[in-house]
Amino acid sequence: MRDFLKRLPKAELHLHIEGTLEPELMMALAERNGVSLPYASVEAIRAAYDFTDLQSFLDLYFQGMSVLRTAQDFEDLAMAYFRRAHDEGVVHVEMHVDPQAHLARGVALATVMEGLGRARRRAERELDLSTAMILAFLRDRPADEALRLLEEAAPYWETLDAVGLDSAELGNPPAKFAEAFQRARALGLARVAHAGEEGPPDYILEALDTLDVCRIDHGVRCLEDPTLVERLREEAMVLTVCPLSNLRLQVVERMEDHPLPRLLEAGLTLTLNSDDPAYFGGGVLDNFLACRRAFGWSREVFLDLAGNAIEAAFMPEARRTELR
Ligand code: ES4
Ligand code: ZN
Repeated sequence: MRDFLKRLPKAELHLHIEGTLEPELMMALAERNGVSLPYASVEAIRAAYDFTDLQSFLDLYFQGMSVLRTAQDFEDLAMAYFRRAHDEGVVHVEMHVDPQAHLARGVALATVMEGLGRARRRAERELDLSTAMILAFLRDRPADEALRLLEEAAPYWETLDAVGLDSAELGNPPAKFAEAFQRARALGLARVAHAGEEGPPDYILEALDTLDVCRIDHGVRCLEDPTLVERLREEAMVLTVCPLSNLRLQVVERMEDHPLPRLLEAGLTLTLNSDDPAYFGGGVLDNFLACRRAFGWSREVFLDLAGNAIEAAFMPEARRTELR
């Protein structure tokens, strides 16, 4: 089964590129850039990854990315991840990027975008790995900041596929970003939003109604609202589910308790993703394997889920045909 799952061509639709920063690279970049970290070793970094909720993770996630200073750092970060993903049988990666987190520490948007852009071109050439980029708005920051970021990103609009909405969900409902998402839509960009990870099903509904999203990131709490489930099923709305993330952030207590089997039973269109692989215990393949262990799914189920991701990916039709 492991061999089958590894060979299965997988598209990753929910990934934060800053969440691919492995402790080894974090230490190396801290050294290279003279950034001090509150850890003495790679082991100490790993030992700190004991999360109780989304916020406890976000605190370390924002601290970890402080070592990223130059375009070369962003290129190295993304290239290292693309290589690992390629080794797991991933053929397409859509990465969220959090520019506001970098701008806030004095790292220019150009630095981030040039570095990631170089890595994307190399991935295509060296690994035959296609990529997409999702400009994410930090939902715990003001809405006008998101709008300004989108305008500042004008030189990179051509390289963007979508806008997204991430960071602390509770208390930051989607509607706050309606204007920024409307502008993104006018620019021809697709739209995704984290909703129903820690937040209530109402946030999923709000993302559909006020942000006109093409996919919901996480969405696992939709089961608390049967009317919403019915709507998601009818619209064949894609949920990008991240099982190991949900486990590590204590959205679920045990993998066996994860709502995935019930979401599947409800007829929803699901994909399996890694979210922040360096922090949550593995990449896409590990997420597939965790589901196999917990739910005993057959090859057919995994074929379906991997197929859903290819169909829902932001990629040219010619590439989709190639991967089908
Ligand atoms: C995130 Cl797991 C998760 N949820 C919301 N925002 C995020 N940013 C990075 N990982
Ligand atoms: Zn996420």
